[in-house]
Amino acid sequence: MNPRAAIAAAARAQGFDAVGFTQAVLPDEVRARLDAHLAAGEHGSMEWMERRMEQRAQPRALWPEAVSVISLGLNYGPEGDPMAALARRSHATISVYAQGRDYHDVVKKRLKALGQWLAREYRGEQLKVFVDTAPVAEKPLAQQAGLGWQGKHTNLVSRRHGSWLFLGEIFTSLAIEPDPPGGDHCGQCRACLDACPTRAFPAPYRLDARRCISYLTIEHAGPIPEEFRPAMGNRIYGCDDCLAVCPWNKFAQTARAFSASEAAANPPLAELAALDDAGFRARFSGSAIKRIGVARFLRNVMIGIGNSGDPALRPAAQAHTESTDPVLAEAARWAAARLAA
Ligand code: B12
Ligand code: SF4
Ligand code: SF4
Repeated sequence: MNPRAAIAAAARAQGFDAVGFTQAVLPDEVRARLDAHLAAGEHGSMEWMERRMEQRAQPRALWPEAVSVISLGLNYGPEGDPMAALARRSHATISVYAQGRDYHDVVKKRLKALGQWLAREYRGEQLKVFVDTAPVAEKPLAQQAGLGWQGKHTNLVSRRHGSWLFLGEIFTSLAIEPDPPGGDHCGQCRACLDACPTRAFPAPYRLDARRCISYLTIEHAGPIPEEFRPAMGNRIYGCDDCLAVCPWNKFAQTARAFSASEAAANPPLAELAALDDAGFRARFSGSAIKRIGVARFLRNVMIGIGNSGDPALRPAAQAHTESTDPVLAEAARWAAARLAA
């Protein structure tokens, strides 16, 4: 059987919603754009982006045996409108990708199972699996493999799944006929650029991570700059606004693998503010949220409380104003002062 059809069928059997093939080579333009992003400092404090740039820009610099890349997408389309939670200001909004089980675990498990199938089927060939954390340019590879295109919000958009696809890859020594690359279907639309609460897009297709709520709440360790705090609203972990407004989402299906309860998507801020380290770990066991640790999480909750307009939440902020973590204590004082005004 032709490897393309057999691998695509095996990928679907593992629960992947999208699969495409490309050669393990990226054009020089990807490296040039990554360099420009770093030179402008748009990656903020994500210093790990500066390391292993050769590998990130070129698959064979990461693994010389790579001949083909199998790009895989897992749909995580939400059931309702993820932006509806933003109006419940005494509750938190947690971005869709983090509401269910940690996608790294879910995607990795499926990639490994598909990899085992490949190793059995094509003996003598080698492979490596990646999701998110390795120095791999996942979006350019997915576009080149025909899964979709990098939209103006910089994420991969698919005609079938909209903006809601997790990406993962299998690099393999097997030669597989490539797919045609995905074409850009953004046209005149600029909905994502206009929806961004912190104006994080200096231009279409370019993101200044330092202004992005996803970066500020997940990657950034210090105090959140005051200029961004009011615009964050109740978004305490990640942000979905630019993804949610994309018109291509109307073709997306709801994802069963990641469906979340209301308690996971939109929990009361007071309940979150009361978590201690053990409570935080227990509550977010198996979730991507656990990775940021309780102090950074509470810092974000304080910003949500400060933006809630709900004076009943003031004691929940005051409870942290004397925290031994100076970043959390400062965020708590900011929140308490906002609610006193
Ligand atoms: C660093 C990172 C972040 C950073 C920076 C995001 C960014 N856009 O770079 C932060 C923390 C902000 C972030 C946030 C999010 N992330 Co993130 N992140 C990554 C990571 C680890 C690396 C991305 C990267 O290399 N960035 C550097 C920039 C320069 O690369 P780039 O975006 O590809 O930039 C290209 C464009 O700018 C383009 N370009 C520049 N000029 C022009 C001009 C034209 C005309 C064109 C066409 C292109 C173009 O060329 C550049 C190079 O290819 C990837 C995983 C991975 N290993 O790839 C996940 C990843 C991109 N993240 C993902 C997700 C889900 C998110 C969030 C939605 C999470 C959330 N809900 O909060 C948000 C979305 C924010 C947004 N609008 O991008 C998914 C995206 C899946 C998809 N469908 O694309 C990925 C692929 C993880 C995964 N395995 O699924 N993320
Ligand atoms: S994730 Fe939110 S803050 Fe970041 S670019 Fe998109 S809309 Fe802006
Ligand atoms: S919202 Fe519009 S501009 Fe942004 S990615 Fe979707 S189609 Fe492209």
